[in-house]
Amino acid sequence: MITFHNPAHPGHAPVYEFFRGERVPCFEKPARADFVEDALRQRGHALVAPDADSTAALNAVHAPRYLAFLQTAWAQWVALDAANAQVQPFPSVWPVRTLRSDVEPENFVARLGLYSMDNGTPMAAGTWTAAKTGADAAASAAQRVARGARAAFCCTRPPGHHAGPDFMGGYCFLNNAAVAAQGLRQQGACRVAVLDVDYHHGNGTQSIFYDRADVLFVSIHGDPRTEYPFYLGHADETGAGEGLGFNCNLPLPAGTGAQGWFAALEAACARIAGHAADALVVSLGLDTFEGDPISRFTLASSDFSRLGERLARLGLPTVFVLEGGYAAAELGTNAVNVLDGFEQA
Ligand code: SP5
Ligand code: ZN
Repeated sequence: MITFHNPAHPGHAPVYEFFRGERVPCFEKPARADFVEDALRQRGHALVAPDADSTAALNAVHAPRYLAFLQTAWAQWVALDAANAQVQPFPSVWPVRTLRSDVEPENFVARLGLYSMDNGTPMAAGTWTAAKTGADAAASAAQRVARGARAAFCCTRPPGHHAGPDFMGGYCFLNNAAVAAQGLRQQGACRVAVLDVDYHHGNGTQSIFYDRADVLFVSIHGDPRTEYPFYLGHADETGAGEGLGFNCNLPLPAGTGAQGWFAALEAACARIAGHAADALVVSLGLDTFEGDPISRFTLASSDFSRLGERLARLGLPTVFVLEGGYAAAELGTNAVNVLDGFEQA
């Protein structure tokens, strides 16, 4: 499968994140993409650099002031103190509920909180360039499919599906799947479906398209009553306004295995078939794997081949976008199992 990789991903290499008050090494690390690229090459897939600009799609799915902040955030952080070049910024205050988010504070950490949903999305010097080049890879995959390819894969990190219209979160900065869906719309697809199979609910993608009927969002994920991102992803979230009926959440209990997961996939596929979409975007998280260190479903590597086969039977031009998956050494096998299952079906 034609794969657009992200040559700038190694520049996004924060060192630590917080877990229960301690600093722990980042789960979302450069080696993840390296393992996927290695598996792709070993199994005969061509890797090419992005050849499309995501700017138009980014401007359609993210707020201008958020994009402006993200692009200059690291320079602003280092401008506070040159020593900050060796320090990771973290938000420490957020405009929850009765607080105002319409006025941008001048204080850098206050703006970082305004544009973050958690303190679990560390930045580094190369974060903007990595995220923007990854969005370009998503736009490139969408362009290739819009021009007639059966499928294309966007192999990128940082991931994207937790990034909302105007905030980062869950290791995500720019919503690559939303860029792909929007790119398909801008290049002639009248209706697009997004299927998110990451362990964590794709709150950002849901929110970006929540009031739109042209992009159906369907997600299978750990029940937010116990699993991140906690505050979105329930079954009663069905869309709003014109988008009512075009959002479908299928939460499953932590501990769910292949039998329960594939039953949910059948429901998801039935809903997608009913949308009469012109194209499909798959938010391909592999953190449903039994060996994932931060997630609690128990899919085996062979189950990812079965996933690819089932998606092929939808018969839609398909853009795959890499999301989560933190068992880094197995991530390449699991991702390419999906792609090969799709192509061999
Ligand atoms: C794209 C994606 O998969 N983002 C996931 C973000 C999850 N953030 C919360 C991480 C919580 C880490 N918990 C560690 C448990 C270790 N036993
Ligand atoms: Zn995830």
